[in-house]
Amino acid sequence: MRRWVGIVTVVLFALGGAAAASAANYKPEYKMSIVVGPTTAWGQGGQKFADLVRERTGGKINIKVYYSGQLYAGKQTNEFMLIKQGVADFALGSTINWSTTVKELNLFSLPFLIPDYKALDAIEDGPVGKRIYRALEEKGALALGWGENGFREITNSKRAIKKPEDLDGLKVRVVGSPIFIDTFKALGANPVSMNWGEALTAFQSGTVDGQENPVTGIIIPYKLWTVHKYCTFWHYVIDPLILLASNETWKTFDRKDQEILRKAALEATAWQKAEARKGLLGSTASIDELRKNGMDVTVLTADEIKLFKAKTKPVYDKWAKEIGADLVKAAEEAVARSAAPEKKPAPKKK
Ligand code: X2X
Repeated sequence: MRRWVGIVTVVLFALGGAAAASAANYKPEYKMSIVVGPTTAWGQGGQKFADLVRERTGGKINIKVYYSGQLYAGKQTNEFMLIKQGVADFALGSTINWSTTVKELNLFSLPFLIPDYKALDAIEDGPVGKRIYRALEEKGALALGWGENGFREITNSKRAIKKPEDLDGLKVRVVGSPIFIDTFKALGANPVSMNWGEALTAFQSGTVDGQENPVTGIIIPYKLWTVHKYCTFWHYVIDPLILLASNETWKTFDRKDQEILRKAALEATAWQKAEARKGLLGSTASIDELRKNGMDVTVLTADEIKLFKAKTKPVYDKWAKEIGADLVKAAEEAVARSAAPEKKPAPKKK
């Protein structure tokens, strides 16, 4: 009996000591990188995560959100490196910005692969999503939840885009990720890559004609109607966000705190994703808002979209190889399954 008490005491002492040691190692501030500003649901999702974590750890984990790309020097496509190196402890970021480091993330930028939210959810919540998480982990970051920027629609100051030819020679700002250059070249446009912050200045001065970004995610919060009259809904790619923790930082947290962080991430990203879909899913509120602000909005039909899809097919085929043919095939199957009519259970015999 005495011996057991002794062992238990030693174990408790060791555990207590470990907890105290790890708490003492906690940093006074953890940094979270966000490419956009605080008026977006994207920015607010990051803040929500930070608030939940601060509250639930009694202030022990204090996350400060750095908006508008304040943490990266240079290109926004470097954001993943910040996480890998532990310069940023967390990021709520776009798969596009990280796709130059983690090639599997280009999956979401394959033109016209994912037609609707159902298809996207099937990909994220199924085996493909798990493989994406694994690819991130191998590159140095732990994925904690899926958020959303949204379907990237195209806006410009020159003309309504209704058919591929309307893109001819149009100078379109894209993110510095090569698949976007390929896609817009295939469509006959003249793509230029730049950071989001620089793009805003370029729209104002009119040095570029157009851009592509989600409606509730970016177009509305940044009031892009002040620079672009035309907007075309073509759903050519969707841009998921992922909440990431640096592997370097993650391993310094004790188990209990890791659990708190995981839960808070799932709650914050679920909230953020729902915000991103507001006014778009089963509603025309966001289109109405664009029109109310003077935009000329075109919503392409499925047949009209086919013409754009045909023109970008070579880009799809080239990048499917880069991404990994089997991952792309698994995603295509998830999309097809999500479109199949749900099987009704056979009626019970009386
Ligand atoms: O730069 C963009 O277009 C943005 C804000 O959507 C991303 O970070 C991918």
